[in-house]
Amino acid sequence: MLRLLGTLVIGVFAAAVFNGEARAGATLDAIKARGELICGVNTGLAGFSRPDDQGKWTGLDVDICRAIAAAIVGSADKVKFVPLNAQQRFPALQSGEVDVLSRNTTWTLTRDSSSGFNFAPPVYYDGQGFMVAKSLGVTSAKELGGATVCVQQGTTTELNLADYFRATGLSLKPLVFVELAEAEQAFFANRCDAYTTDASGLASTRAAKAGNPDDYVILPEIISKEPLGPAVRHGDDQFFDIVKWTIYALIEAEERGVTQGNLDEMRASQDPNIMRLLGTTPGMGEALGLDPEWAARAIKAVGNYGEVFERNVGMATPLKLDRGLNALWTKGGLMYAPPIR
Ligand SMILES: N[C@@H](CCC(=O)N[C@@H](CS)C(=O)NCC(=O)O)C(=O)O
Repeated sequence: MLRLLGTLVIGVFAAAVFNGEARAGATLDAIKARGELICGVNTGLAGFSRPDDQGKWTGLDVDICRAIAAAIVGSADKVKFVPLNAQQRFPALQSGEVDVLSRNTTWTLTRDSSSGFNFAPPVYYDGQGFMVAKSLGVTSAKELGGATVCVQQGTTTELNLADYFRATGLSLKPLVFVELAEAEQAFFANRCDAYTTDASGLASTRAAKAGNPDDYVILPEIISKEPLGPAVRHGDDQFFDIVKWTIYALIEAEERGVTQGNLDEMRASQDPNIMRLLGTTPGMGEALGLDPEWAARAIKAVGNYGEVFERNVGMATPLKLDRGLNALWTKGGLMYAPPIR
């Protein structure tokens, strides 16, 4: 019996190894052993991920990593941020250089399958737009026939741009850049008539990089769906679950009215949903391979989803983005957490 069991165990192990896939639990073990999460982020997109003069990273994508680190390692400061441009991001995740990619990355079929990734729920539902100098007098993307358009390589943006112009029959001259900073510089130096990327990226670039943001307009057309969310490698379901449910915990916290500020009082709540979320009723953390306080730590570290949104990209920030599709489902948006039970 024992020998049979041994053979079975070896068989399962060999199958896992020869699959070329990570063992479930391996990522969590590695993060705990090294004492920090390694998170791939944008090289510099205000509101999403950007380092300050002291090298401290802030932004919505950054906060998602900080929440995951708080849930797993116990501290939101235990994150190493690795800046990655559009082309570098997927090899970095595939090779294991980063544990998770939290970098305005669009969830697509091929990235979610043949590229070898799994996508956690979107943390920002976006779509692609165009920005032009006001002085150009253009008010619609339909007037961009013959225009030179600055765009970054290795993005869905580049592909959608070609699709859009093919579908509308307009001609265009794409000017393609590997680095974001180069594309932005080219646009502001009038080397292109228009700049295209995710609408949130346009707002970010205009707010942070334009000499005078009021000199630029974002055109009304949104030409694609860009659900932006974190990605992990195929093969480690446990880590995938942890990343997914950390995001859901932040969304659920907003729905249940749990904030960074009131979390300690909320521990006395008798609402069974809040009790499960905060670990007053244990069981949820354990199901994920974590302790009962995992979600409470994540919420305490960064706030609920609404707080994360408002602090980084909301109406009171230079980006001035409204909640739109990113409102809770109870308020007409798409942010919806499955039951935490
Ligand atoms: N969401 C799109 C575009 C993402 C993207 O890389 N956008 C550019 C322009 S906003 C960017 O973030 N560049 C920053 C960099 O390369 O560091 C995708 O996943 O392909």
